[in-house]
Amino acid sequence: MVQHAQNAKRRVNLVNLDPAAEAFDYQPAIDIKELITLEDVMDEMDYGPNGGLVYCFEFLVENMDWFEEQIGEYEDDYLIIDCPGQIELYTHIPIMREITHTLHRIGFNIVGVYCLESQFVEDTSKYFAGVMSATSAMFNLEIPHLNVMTKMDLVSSEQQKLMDRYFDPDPLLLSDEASKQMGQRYHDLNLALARLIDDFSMVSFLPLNIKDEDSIAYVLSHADNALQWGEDQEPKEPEDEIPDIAENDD
Ligand SMILES: Nc1nc2c(ncn2[C@@H]2O[C@H](COP(=O)(O)OP(=O)(O)OP(=O)(O)O)[C@@H](O)[C@H]2O)c(=O)[nH]1
Ligand SMILES: [Mg+2]
Repeated sequence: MVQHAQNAKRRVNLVNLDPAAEAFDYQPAIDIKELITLEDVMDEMDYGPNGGLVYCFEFLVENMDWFEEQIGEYEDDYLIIDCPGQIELYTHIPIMREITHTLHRIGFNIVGVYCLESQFVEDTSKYFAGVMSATSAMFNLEIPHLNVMTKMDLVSSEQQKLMDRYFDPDPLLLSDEASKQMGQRYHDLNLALARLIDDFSMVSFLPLNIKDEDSIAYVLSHADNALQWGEDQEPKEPEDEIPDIAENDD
């Protein structure tokens, strides 16, 4: 995304909010690890990884002035804030809400981008599980929200054809499929879920293949639209058509 922005003569800055992140392909402009690291917390407090992560974020919230000071330097910029993958941070505790409220207060527009790995979606029941966790994060955060199916470069052209049904889902087809996998007694629940997905396009997924520039542009255009971001700051429409990323197997 950073590379793509550079190619398009746009500036995008990275913010790392993952206190366990080890290596970066692009150096973040702001890094939570300068404030606290998961490794130190686990060593010093004798916590496991999950408790340690929650501790790191409680510490961040207590030191919000550090974050505000750092992020204040980028108030006119486009920031990608990489957050840890543990779902508890978005669903069980109000920490991410505090962070998004702070960003709003300072004047940032925000879009939450929920990344679900294509490799996780082996079948329709896993896809439903992904939809439900994405939805629970969306309800909890109450900010504009996008779902992205990542790592599509690892999906073969054949699998890609099968996955297309998750990008423009047909509720009846999906619920029938899920019921075949899960047993008939889940049919009504599956149908209700499939209708939810159909009724609210916000719970559908945008495919992202990082090896395909059109695919990156497609996802970025949806984020721009949710943020109402543009060179001229005029409202823009996102790109409608999902790019054909299956042909790009190189
Ligand atoms: N092929 C491919 N590999 C990727 C992509 N994104 C990340 N990876 C690799 O997948 C592995 C795991 O990275 P991520 O999925 O970013 O996960 P993480 O940041 O380690 O973990 P969490 O943030 O805690 O979820 C690393 O080896 C990455 O290099 C992608 O789009 N395509
Ligand atoms: Mg990560």
